[in-house]
Parts: sequence; structure tokens; C-alpha cells
Amino acid sequence: MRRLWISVSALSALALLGGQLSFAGSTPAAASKPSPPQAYPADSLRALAAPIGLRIGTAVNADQLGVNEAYTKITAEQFSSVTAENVMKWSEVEPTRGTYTWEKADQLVAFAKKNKQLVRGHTLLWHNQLPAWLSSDGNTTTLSDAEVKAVLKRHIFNQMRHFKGDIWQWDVVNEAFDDNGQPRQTIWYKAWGGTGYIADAFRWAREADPKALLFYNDYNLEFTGVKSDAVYALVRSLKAQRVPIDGVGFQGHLSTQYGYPDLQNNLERFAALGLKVALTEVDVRTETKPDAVNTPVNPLAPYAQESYWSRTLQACLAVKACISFTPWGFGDAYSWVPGWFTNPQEGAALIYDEQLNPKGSYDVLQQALTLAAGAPQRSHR
Ligand code: 9MR
Repeated sequence: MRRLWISVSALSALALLGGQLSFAGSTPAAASKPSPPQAYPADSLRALAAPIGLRIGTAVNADQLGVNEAYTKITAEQFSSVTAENVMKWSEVEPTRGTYTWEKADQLVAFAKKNKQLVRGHTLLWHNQLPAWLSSDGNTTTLSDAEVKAVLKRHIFNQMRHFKGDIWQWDVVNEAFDDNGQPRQTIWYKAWGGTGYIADAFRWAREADPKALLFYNDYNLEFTGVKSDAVYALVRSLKAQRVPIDGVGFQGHLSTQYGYPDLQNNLERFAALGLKVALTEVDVRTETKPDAVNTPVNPLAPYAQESYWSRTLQACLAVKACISFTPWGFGDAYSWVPGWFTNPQEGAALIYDEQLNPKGSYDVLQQALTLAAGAPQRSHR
């Protein structure tokens, strides 16, 4: 009797406090409340991925969020994780030395909290999108080596502490190797006289926000080859030295002009080092018309793209250590691809068309997630 009394009154209290909850067969007061509106549709990507603990993310364009209604609704409804496409990069947060501009990044974090989304922080250390006072090309700087070291340390502490507790995964180091598997000769490499900056960055990052998962993030790791091997050797050696690295991000910028990569093998070999893995920037571009940059030249290309999307998600689903799957945006009108790949013109790389209608590539992700209900449960730590 006593237990029953406690649970009924607890339910009433919840119903009163929340006003959002309803329980079938509970007190008359609670039962008479209408069912709460679902925050997102049961067949959304985020809902379908939730039972196995996989987060489905998207890069977010800060100029569209909160401005473009359809864009904002899809961001909230379909995704359980968000990445700032640009607004957390160094040139955006500290355009003037010593003066931080966090507003746009803060708005994204607030949006994520409101919509129960986790945030991937992107990115603390890169050779692109650096502020002009630091470097205009990533390879040269007017600062001394000692100053370069000091500003990197200060940047990692300032940025991670600003967002402390709000970031699930941080891309601490982005794209440190070139396509030949050689360390890039960046201002970081030069100041340290080698790749020692990578270990320092991870150690500082752990100190700044001990709860964030710390990632190395790069492209073309999907394909076995010199670059993937070089990054594998790096992270294995970081682990051996007890450098605090938690995961490796496979960006996943794919094109139908190349064969499909042996992605699952690569996810597995990195995971076997005791690391989490994640797909962090997936898009699948194809050759398109120069005067209609999101219209494929070959009318059959969308089928190849669907196959790439489906297999990429399935590779992640098959590997328990793969904790998130993030397309690099969702609407073709906002993708970086058509502006970057112009010879030949490529585009149509995302899962929604220019009018924000879902494409076949969206449908195959839905199907793969529906069929994955029995896939291994992911743990986020
Ligand atoms: O999508 C981003 C685009 O808007 C920027 O102009 C570009 C600048 O370098 O960066 C793009 O995002 C990149 C990401 O930060 C790192 N991996 C490659 C992505 C595509 O270039």
C-alpha cells in the first residue's frame, strides 16, 4: 500500500511539475492531459538511431539557423548532434588578437541544448581558417616559435573553458597529414620542429575540459593507404605514450569518381587501438552540370550516391566503437562542395536537395537505421 501511495503521488507531482508528461493508467488528473507533442518524428534519423545509442549529426550553417525556417526545423528534428561548420574555428572566435567573439557559437550551443542535441566542437588546431594576425596561409607567421606555442596553449584553454561541459567531442587536431602521409609543414610543425605539437595539444585539451572526448580528425582515412597508415601510426604512438586521445574522426568526404573505400576495415583497426571512431563530415559528391551545380551529369549517379551513403552508415553501424555519424550539412544549396570542386564541377553531395526536400540518399539512411535496431549498443565514454 505504502509503495503504491508513493508512486501515485510521485506521478501526480510529475504531472503537475512537468505539465508535459502523461502516463497511461495513472491518476485521473494525469490521464486527462493530452499526450505531449513529440519533439521529433518517430521516423526521423535521430529517433531511429536512438535505440542503439548512435548519434546522427549535422554540420550547421550559422547563417541559416534561426533564420531559414525549414532549415531550422530539419536541424532540430532529424539530428541528435550538431557541429559548427565554421563558427568555432579560430578565425571566427578570435579575429582580433585577444578579443573573442563567441556569439554565433554560443547560439548554436543554446540551440543544441534546447533540442537535446550533443555538440561536436570543431576545431581547435588546424592550418586553415586561422586569424590573419596569426597566419594567412597556415605555413608562415610573423610570430616567433615561442609565441606560436604560447598562443596555441592559450587558445586551447580559452576556447575549451568557454564551452566547458557543453561539448561532447572536440576535434582537437584537424588534418595534420597531407595526402602522401607526410606531416604538413604548418606553423605548428615548424614551431615545435616536428609533430610534438600534437601530443601537447591533447594534453592541454584534457586539462582544459576533462570530460570532453578528444579527437584527431582527418579526411581520406577511409581508404587504406599511406595517409591512413600514417595517422594510424601516429595515434598508436600517442596511445603508447599515454597521450589523452579518445577518438579518431573519419571525415568521409567521398566522391563517386573514386571507388568505395574499405571504410569498415579502417574503422575497425583504429577502434582496435582502444579508440572511439566517428564519421564526422560525410558527403558524397558527383559530377554535375557547370550551370546547374547540383544536377548530376549522369542521371544514374544518384543511385551510386545512395549506395555510398548506405554503405558508409552501415560501416559505422557494424563497429561498436563508432559513436556518431555526421553528414557535413544536409541541404545541397548550402554545401561547400560546388564552390570547391569546379574542374570538373561536382555537387549534389548531401541528403536533401536545393529546396530542402529529402533525396533518395535520405531514404537509404532511414532504411539502414530501421534495419539496425539490433546492432550493438554504443557507449559514449
Ligand atoms: O564547410 C566549410 C566551408 O564552409 C569553409 O569555407 C571551409 C574553409 O576551409 O571549411 C569547410 O569545412 C571543412 C572542415 O572544417 C574540415 N574538413 C574539410 C571541410 C570541407 O572543406
